[in-house]
Amino acid sequence: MQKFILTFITAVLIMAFNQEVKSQTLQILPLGNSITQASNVYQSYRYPLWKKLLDDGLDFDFVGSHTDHYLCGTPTFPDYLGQSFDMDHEGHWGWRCDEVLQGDGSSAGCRGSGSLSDWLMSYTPDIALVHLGTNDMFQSTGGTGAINITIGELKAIVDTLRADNPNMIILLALLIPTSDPDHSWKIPLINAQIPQIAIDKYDPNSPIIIVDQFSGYDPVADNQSDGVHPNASGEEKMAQKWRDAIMDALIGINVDVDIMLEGPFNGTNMNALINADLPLAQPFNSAPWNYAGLESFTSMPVDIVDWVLLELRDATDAATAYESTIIAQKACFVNADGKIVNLDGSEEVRFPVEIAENLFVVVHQRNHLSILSASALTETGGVYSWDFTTDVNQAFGGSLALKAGGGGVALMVAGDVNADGVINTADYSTAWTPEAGLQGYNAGDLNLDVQVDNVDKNEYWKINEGASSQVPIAK
Ligand SMILES: [Ca+2]
Ligand SMILES: [Ca+2]
Ligand SMILES: [Ca+2]
Repeated sequence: MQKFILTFITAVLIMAFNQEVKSQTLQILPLGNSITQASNVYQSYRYPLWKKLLDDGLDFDFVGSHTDHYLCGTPTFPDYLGQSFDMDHEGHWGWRCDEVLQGDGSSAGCRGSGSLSDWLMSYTPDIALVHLGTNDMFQSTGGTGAINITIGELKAIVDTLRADNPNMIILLALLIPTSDPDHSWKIPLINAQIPQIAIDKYDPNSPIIIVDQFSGYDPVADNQSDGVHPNASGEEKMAQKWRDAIMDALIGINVDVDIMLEGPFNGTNMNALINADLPLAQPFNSAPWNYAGLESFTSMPVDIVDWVLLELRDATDAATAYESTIIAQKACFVNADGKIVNLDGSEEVRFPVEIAENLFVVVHQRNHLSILSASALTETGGVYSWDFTTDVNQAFGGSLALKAGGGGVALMVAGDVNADGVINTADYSTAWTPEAGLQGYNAGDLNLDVQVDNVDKNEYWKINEGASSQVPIAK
């Protein structure tokens, strides 16, 4: 059974990322500084991660240029499941990003030697776990210029990794916090910039997955007394985050969905007039969606029309795809051309799920009626695709769910200002009226032209009054 799981996971990985895995064994590179290396008395996250991946049945090999721990000597690594700990790693105590790139960090005290491009000559990772930048912050002012330099070096590290394997999965950490009062404030500043690396360096063949090692990590309780290096509980937390990210990257499906919103529809595609007013964090964290995702970033790409909440349901058929069948949600963007895209602009939205019965997709937007795919999505080339724009019958409920616009394009129906699934007088009297005259990102702005005015009321709400979402709710 275990062998089957291993083969299955590797096969999924190959399908998911068109990866040319040279062997069945996944090469995993732990790349970092002292937090990755650890000392002669503590183990690093690598040991609990190794145990978790063995528990998962993953066929893997940690790779790295050395096995040393800082100050030399080795902590105790009890065998697990009959195996000895795989000590290979690329942790280098005290090294900054530029030293990882250029190789002039100190090798004293068993810190290792060489540089990233040298190390990569002796192995080819399938997955890199990158936790770097802490020393850069400790040794800098923490000013914008210093942060920008380090972000640039992290991008160069991405380039160097990809030069070795253009299909590498790069798990890039938000740094764990420190309790050192001279430097603790710098860590959130660089963490705020790290997600943009995944956007700027987007490559469909080499995903950069941000792993939030900061949240939930206590800078005192989870660190050694130095306030910098993880203790056993910190190592455990880091290992769990890495493990979850690795398994999410290996097991999952890609979804490619197209919609068109009636409000901004211009006869061909959608106007993105509200682009500059869109919030930088996902707007579905309140009722009725109550979606807790942390999707946010620092600047809005052009051509984005609005946020949407993409939802997967696993059910026997569309009529019974109730809320109880929801298996995943993700806040995404809808582009002017109708493509639902990730925050990095990529069209295939990845979900770390497996389908037991049939896959149905729901699209929520804040003032248009939610829609459900009329049929189950099928997989082609590793992607589940659904295009709601080609025909009103693409949505469950047909012409009750979508309306035909110019050129035969099927449109999501505008007018549900209070997002309760029904377009009725409440949308006008208690939702639209208080916003009348406002400018900006408001639900009463049904045509998404930044202005809440009578055009929204008369040409969208009034015309669509009486329509309701056909997405099953009960059970
Ligand atoms: Ca190894
Ligand atoms: Ca309503
Ligand atoms: Ca408007």
